[in-house]
Amino acid sequence: MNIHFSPDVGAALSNQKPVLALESTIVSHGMPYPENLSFAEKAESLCRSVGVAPATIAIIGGNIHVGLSADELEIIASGKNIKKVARHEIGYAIAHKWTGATTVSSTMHIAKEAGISVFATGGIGGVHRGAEYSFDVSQDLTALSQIPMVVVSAGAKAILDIPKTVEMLETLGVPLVGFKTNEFPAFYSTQSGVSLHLSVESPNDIARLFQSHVKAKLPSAILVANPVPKQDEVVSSEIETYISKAIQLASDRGISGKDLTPFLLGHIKKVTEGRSLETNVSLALNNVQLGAEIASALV
Ligand code: PSU
Ligand code: MN
Repeated sequence: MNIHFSPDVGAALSNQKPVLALESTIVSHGMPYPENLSFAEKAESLCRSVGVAPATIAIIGGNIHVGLSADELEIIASGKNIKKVARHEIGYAIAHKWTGATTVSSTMHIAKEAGISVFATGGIGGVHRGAEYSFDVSQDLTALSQIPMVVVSAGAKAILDIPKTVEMLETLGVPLVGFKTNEFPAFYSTQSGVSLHLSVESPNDIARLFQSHVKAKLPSAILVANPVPKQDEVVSSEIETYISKAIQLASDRGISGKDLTPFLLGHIKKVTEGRSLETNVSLALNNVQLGAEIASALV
């Protein structure tokens, strides 16, 4: 795969300095402009402030970019018709010169090819509610089962069926470790009612866990579940009413497939008058912080 590296990511990789992969769908489809751009800039400067090169990944005019310039970041944040590119669409996106943002699954694939082993996102995709009828299960789960790297998330997005997502992760052989918690966090809130069997206390613990996982020749990622900071959470009893209404509205309007997650996040932001967006920014930056610490512990 032909990869365009930004100067600082290229230099960090060749000098074995820490690098953190960041996805771009959270920017293009997960948050509105201009809050998305300010989030992306904060995520990158947070990395730089602790000596980690931020590798935001996207596809620009059919070229794979690992590390974006300010102009490229602006295109992804404000551009019209930015595609949402999942892993199976990477070849098509290159062949058809798409400009698109990468999801968790495609970011993992590209990061691995680039030689990056730590990645921070917001919340992973998973098993949608009603999946027993729609069969809508995010490719993020299969990517997590096949690509060895550390993925830092605030759990699975609350719009999903969280118990089924956790079961599926187990079936797919993905170790799910709580960061200082024994409960799987639910994106907007710290609690989901689903308990975790594995937990870790420090970035160093995660680095050692990843090293032994790779040495044992296990093919999957390690999924780190890092709860949203308590002061920024929206408790699940409160957010749940908005989520079920948004899901009903999506079904009434026939919204499904890759449009579903962006619609739900956007609608919830509207009805919470922006509070869910503040929470999303907070949990994602919290993941970037931890991801940068893990990347530093691994070099
Ligand atoms: N985390 C966020 N906001 C997002 C996403 C993650 O805080 O928008 C994106 C990721 O790119 C993830 C995608 O891969 O949502 C899941 O989409 P789907 O459910 O269609 O697989
Ligand atoms: Mn889907």
